[in-house]
Amino acid sequence: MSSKEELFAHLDEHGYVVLKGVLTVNQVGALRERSIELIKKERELGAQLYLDNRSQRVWNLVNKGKIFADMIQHPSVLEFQEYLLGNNCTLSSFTVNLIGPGSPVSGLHIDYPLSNLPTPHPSFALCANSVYLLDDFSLENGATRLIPGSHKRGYGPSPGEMYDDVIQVTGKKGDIIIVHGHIWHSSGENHTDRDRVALLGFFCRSFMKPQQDHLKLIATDIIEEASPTLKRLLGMDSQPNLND
Ligand SMILES: O=C(O)CCC(=O)C(=O)O
Repeated sequence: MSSKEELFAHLDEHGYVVLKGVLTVNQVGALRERSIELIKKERELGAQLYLDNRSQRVWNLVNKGKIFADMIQHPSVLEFQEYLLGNNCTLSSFTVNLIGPGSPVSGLHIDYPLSNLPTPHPSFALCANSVYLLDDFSLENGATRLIPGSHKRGYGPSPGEMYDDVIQVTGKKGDIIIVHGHIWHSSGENHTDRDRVALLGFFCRSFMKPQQDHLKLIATDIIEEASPTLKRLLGMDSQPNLND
């Protein structure tokens, strides 16, 4: 069992850390069941498919179940995100990422909005992800690929180029992988006949424009009844001022 300091040190040095056994069996079961329900429903409605139409994302999860609104406030996730992004960090997006059977490897990248920024990127994190494993992540089913330490390079990978220092981060369902947003990473190829399901809780610094406009996308009653922490994550404490 690693100490908190060791986990922070691993994250600083390598750009990722696996938090083991964060979610209970019941939480994993309920999150996976609701995720699959949404996957099926949205597929019928013309959802966002990608990677040869074998993979799918479900966006805007805080609007799609209290279980997701609770989960994005998980103290272990917030502790590591706040360590990287400051105590006032906000949610950029919260999605299901289903990597389906036969899904090819996706291209190494750095996260939104880094690839649109001039280089060198700052040495502090602008954004970071939290991968909630709802299935075991294995070499066979497309465990997240990344290049350890690449978050320190200050620029992103060249599209289409092959790199030989890529590893895959395996783990058990219920683990959460914290991933520095500047690290070069992607999902892997799924050679199995089963889905690889994960949630991506993606955060950014409070001065940034998040990937999704939560205050417009989420139902008013959910926002009004949200805890102070969730309100902050949705951006209520970091709006531009309205002085006239
Ligand atoms: O699901 C994964 O393994 C990685 C997802 C990813 O790279 C992304 O959404 O930016």
